[in-house]
Amino acid sequence: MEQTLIILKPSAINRSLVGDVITRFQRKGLVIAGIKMMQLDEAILREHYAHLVERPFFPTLLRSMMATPVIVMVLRGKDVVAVVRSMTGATNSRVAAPGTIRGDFGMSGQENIIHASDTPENATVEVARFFAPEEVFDYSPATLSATYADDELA
Ligand code: IDP
Ligand code: MG
Repeated sequence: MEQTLIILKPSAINRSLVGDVITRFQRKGLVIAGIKMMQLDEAILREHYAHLVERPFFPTLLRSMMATPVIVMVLRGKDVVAVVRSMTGATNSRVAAPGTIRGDFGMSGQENIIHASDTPENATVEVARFFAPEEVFDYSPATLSATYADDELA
């Protein structure tokens, strides 16, 4: 099944939203395939946010992403990249729809609680950026057969 990379950003850590965010993913039926805390540095952020390095806000983005350790997660599920992006909401939390993570938990464009991979191709690259292969677990939780129809699991 498909995987996606989530970062619980320093805004989630500083505002004690870790449990609330993870609970949403679990209630949705997504499987936690990997999870750990780590301190990001400039090198990994320049790689991760390569599409933004020339933007004027990049220095503040760097500082904000290094302000505390973050929690990185691999979530697994059917069409999980698109499912999680729709749960995440628009980049600017003030614009993000109510019911989304950013829409419900944030007020900032930059301090927007989580990162979520935007395409399956980028998800594969991002999972490998933050996790060693042995840190991502291939297992079937007992809930799986109640979460999907048989033909969806095939
Ligand atoms: P995304 O996180 O919704 O995929 P991206 O455009 O990939 O949005 O931007 C990555 C991150 O950079 C955003 O989540 C946000 O933290 C920050 N960012 C993006 N655009 C702006 C901006 O215009 N001002 C300040 N921060 C921004
Ligand atoms: Mg993005």
